[in-house]
Amino acid sequence: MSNEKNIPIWQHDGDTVVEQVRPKLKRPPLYKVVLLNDDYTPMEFVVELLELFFGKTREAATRIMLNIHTEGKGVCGVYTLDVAETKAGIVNQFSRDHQHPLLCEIEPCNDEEE
Ligand code: TYC
Repeated sequence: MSNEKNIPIWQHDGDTVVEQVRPKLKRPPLYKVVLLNDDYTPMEFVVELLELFFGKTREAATRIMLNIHTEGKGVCGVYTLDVAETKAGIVNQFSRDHQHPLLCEIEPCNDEEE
């Protein structure tokens, strides 16, 4: 154990001296899963994909899709690196399987934006 200045606190346990060290915990870095706009992927396909892979309601999915359509890209969700990479990979494969050019990428989150 240590105080606020991280100076160890020593305890005597019989003849043994025990140093309790508080483990230093850090939150993992987070990544945005981002969908890019294109001129060919049907709007309905994007809405269904957002419902299916990102757990969005139809209303939220429609709002996100229209935001991507007008702004060029948009965030579908924020995850740890392995989850973000897996989601983006699944989305890109799903789009290819349906012959749509839709692209999904990941971007690191800035801490300030959290
Ligand atoms: N711009 C596409 C259209 O007009 C719709 C679309 C939205 C495509 C979002 C991709 O990530 C996307 N059919």
